[in-house]
Amino acid sequence: MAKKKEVAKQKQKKNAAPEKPPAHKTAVKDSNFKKEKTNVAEEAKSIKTDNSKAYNAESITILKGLEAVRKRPAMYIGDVGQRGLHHLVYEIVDNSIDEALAGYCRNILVMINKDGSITVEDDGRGIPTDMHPVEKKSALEVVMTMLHAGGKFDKSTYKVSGGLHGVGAAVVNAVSEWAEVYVYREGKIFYQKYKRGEPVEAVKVIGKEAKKIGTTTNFMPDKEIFKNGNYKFETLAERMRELAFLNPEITIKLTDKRDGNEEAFHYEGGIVEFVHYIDGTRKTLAKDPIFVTGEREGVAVEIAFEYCDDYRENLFSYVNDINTVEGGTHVSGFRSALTRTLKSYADKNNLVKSDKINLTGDDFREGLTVVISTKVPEPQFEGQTKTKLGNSEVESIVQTIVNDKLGQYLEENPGIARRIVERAVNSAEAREAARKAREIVRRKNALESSNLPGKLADCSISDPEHCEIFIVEGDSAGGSAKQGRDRQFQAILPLKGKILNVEKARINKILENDEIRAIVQAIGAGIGDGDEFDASKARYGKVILMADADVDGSHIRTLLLTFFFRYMKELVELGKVYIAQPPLFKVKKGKMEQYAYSDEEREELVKELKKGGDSEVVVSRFKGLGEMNPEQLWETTMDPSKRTLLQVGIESAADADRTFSILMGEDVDPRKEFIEKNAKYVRNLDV
Ligand code: 0RA
Repeated sequence: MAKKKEVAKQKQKKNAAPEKPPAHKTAVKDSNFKKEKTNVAEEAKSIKTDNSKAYNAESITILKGLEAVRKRPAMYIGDVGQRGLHHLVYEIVDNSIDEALAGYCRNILVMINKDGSITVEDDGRGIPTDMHPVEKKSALEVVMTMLHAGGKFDKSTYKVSGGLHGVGAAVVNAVSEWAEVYVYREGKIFYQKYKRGEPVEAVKVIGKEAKKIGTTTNFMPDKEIFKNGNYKFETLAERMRELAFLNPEITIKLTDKRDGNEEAFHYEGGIVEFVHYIDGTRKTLAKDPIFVTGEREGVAVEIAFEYCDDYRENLFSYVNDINTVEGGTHVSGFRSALTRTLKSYADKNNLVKSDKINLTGDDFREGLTVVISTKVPEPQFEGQTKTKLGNSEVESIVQTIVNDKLGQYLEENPGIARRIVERAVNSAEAREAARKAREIVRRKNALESSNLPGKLADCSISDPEHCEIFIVEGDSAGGSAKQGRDRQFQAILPLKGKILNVEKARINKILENDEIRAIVQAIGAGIGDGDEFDASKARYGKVILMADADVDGSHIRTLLLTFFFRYMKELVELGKVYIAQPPLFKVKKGKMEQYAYSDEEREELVKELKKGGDSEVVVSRFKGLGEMNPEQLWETTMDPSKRTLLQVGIESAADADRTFSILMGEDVDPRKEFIEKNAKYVRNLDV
């Protein structure tokens, strides 16, 4: 769920840009969103006027197609930012995956080359190169240059590319400065090269390779379309890992020629291993996930799930390897079958002792981690982002398979079955306690003269769009912030020390925590997942976390981010949560004072001032927010015309979820490992 707008950061001084933020944060200069523009109209013209070739009717159709793609690339690949750029690789890899689903391909190699181009190599049958009976040219050329071509060659039942954008190689080709394809078939090497989607010459045989078979595609994203053509290893790795979990028969190797980084993905255990991976360090109720599989009416269903010592549901669903973020009939089929089967098992075996307890679907979903992978021959995708499965028949197919197989599993594993039901009973009791806790919060609010927490210094205007709240670590920094702010639109909420780790607590405990209650009351939009939180009620358009640039501050930030991610997720998804960036150093020369936000910036400033001749340069380090007086805090960190904020975003649900459980969980080792691995993104680790 990468919801990120990549935005150029402009700073008032000609200081260096900040270091690269962590994956889930992107530097933003508020209200200064740089729109990505492409010069495609120009490009389309040059295609049209290139009359070096005689056009027949078909080539004109093809050019029209290419022109359409280059004119509105976003329509075909989603966007022309980082997301669309990486999507190009997925489109090409999806074709190889289709070949794997058909049973002919086992190894896929993805390479980020030194020049920034991408190579995708597979050991499938090779794209057919013989004459296309209708188009009267090599099938390879048809696949690479015609939109929606390829269907008639396709012999696999399920197609990955039938899903999201489903545009395939021709679109990637159209938005590439150049591309080339090598096909290894029948002991020969076939080759064709393209420029902006147009073949440079006909398909030709360039050599012999007696043993090798497969397809190799090499393409260079067009810089006229993708302003930032820089591939991220980790982004590609996430999707390759996911594909490898979903297709245990294949091995995907990802290589980055720019720095030698390399990772191979192959998981014999498929989605069972995927569930293990997602749960990472969480403690689980049984050793292995429950695995349910079956096929009916051509629909293949695989589900792996387990319960862990967590309080939320973590569900990831796929149709033909496409992540159905919005769910759909496969998900609802699973949920209803899970509740029905477990409830009837509990009833039959008399496992619920008190008649005050009524188990609901929610109780069986608490602490559940599940991966649902279905293969559907003709999927119908619906919803805002076309990631919701609509096929109604799939609901009852999944239901039947889960009812059957899970029922059988429970009979064969009575110990685990009993523990699952006990866990659900526990959840039902907690649900009742939470209801009471909410009631108390509500009643307390009603009794207080104002619904706002006592220590909140609110702003005077009330239009949320123009208001912001700073959540500030510590009373002394809170005091400076209150004096330094613009009280018209900036509210300050100081927090005492660390808030509760919500990763390890149920909702009723969370609601009892004073600091969290203050945040909830100040924001005024409720708390929880689903209907209990309503972002449209938020009293502020920006929620800005302001903590020290040291280890403690970073811990407090993580605790707060975890809270927002788990209980006010919509705010994060809407891009309303920010992290303030206080400076690290003050550089002083005579009467002049400037601030530096990183080591590099400091060095640059010092160098510049030295150039002025005077050798007396004074650098002081800010240890904490409390060291700055109100004016300094305003000038460096709070003034919208000068400050820099990091906007918090979410790259991928599965990954964010895993990251938070690693960061906030009980195990120390994985946390250490994570911090070491990501240390280069951590700006001011003051240890
Ligand atoms: C259709 C038919 C055949 C191969 C492919 C598609 C194919 C396409 C791609 C795209 C990337 N890698 C691929 N590998 C295979 C084979 C037809 C035949 O040999 O009978």
